[in-house]
Amino acid sequence: MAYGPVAEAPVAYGPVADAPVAEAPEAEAPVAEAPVANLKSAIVMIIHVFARYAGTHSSGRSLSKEELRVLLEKELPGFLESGEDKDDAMEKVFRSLDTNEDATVSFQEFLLLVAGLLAACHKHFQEEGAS
Ligand SMILES: [Ca+2]
Repeated sequence: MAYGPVAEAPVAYGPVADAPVAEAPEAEAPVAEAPVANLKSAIVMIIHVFARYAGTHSSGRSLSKEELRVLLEKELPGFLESGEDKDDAMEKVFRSLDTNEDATVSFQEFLLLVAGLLAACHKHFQEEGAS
């Protein structure tokens, strides 16, 4: 699948950053209010995160194992440190994502990680909300 030069894609950003911040009345501070959600900006951010790490050492269209490791360490601190050996954990994550076994993680394959994390976080928030 051909991905264009992601980093230079002319993505039209909405005025996300300039969204007016509501002046919060102190008495009615909402409990654990989520930041202003915008799916488009979340998608753009995911594309940009991928592009930032893909291409440090390789073609820019996919993540080498080293690029994936740096991405995980910087963007998801602690992700690789859940009990087992960090190198083993990294190896497992890489192998589970590299479904076509070409020794790189494409954007499509990276989305497996993103989708998995999204599902896990969603479940976590639901359980938190239920208690
Ligand atoms: Ca692959």
